[in-house]
Amino acid sequence: METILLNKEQHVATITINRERALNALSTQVLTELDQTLDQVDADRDIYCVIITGAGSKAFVAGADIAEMKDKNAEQAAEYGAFGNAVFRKIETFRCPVIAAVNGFALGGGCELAMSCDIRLASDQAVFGQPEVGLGITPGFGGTQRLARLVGAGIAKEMIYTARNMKADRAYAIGLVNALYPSEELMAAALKMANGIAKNAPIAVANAKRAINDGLQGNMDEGIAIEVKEFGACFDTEDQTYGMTCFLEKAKEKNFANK
Ligand code: CO8
Repeated sequence: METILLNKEQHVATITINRERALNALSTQVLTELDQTLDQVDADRDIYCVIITGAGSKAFVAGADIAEMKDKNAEQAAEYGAFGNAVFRKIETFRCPVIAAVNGFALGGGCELAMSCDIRLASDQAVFGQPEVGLGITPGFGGTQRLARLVGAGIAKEMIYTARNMKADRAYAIGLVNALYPSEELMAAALKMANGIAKNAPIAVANAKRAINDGLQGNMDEGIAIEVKEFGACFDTEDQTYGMTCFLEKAKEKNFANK
């Protein structure tokens, strides 16, 4: 792949958007290769957590590729938007957690990519924003939906209507970002969190992810019904018996089988 790097270490896959000369902007090629890489990682059942980051120290992703978008008509733009949305939805519903390690500009499609991940860790130099209305378009890769769900409608509307960039400390204050780190410590922190997640029972983590995501779509009764189903399903796994036995036997080390 030309625009995506994939690295696997133990149970963690790191996907790097690698188009540094254009600040990792999401061209059709980048989105296509990202989509294929996600399928590749999905097929590798030894991967229990994924990190997505951008190449270089300047940008996570500076948005969809403006040069490529400029001459599209309405139909072509809708098609492009639908494709980007499908890739981001694949991330959001990915079978294991996905952490965004936001190492710089996360603008437009870059902010939307980060928001499709389960958890956002960022460099204290990162910059977030939805600048689309300044380009004559709306956010088109899920920004109008996920931003309001993450930070509330008021701040989402402020960000989208003003098109102003937001520094990392405010992104942290509004809950868009889980934690900030000095740039040089970001990847180590993301790996540490990913490895910590990967140590837990993978099926239970996946069930919890589905319960949270699916539960957010409905009312509390529907959400509780989803939780009951996912919780119950854990008791069909070897990992549940093993995890509880380890606790009762005061085992020092655990090594879940993902079964
Ligand atoms: N698309 C294409 N090229 C880009 C993009 C982009 N989004 N961002 C940066 N680049 C390119 C620049 O054109 C430049 O290329 P070149 O060297 O050939 O001139 C190179 O990357 C470096 O960028 P700058 O020289 O601009 O670097 P600066 O440090 O001066 O500025 C910024 C950095 C502030 C990040 C600036 O590059 C910028 O504002 N970029 C655009 C940010 C933006 O507006 N992003 C939103 C795009 S729209 C979007 O994401 C919508 C998503 C949904 C689409 C749905 C489609 C239907």
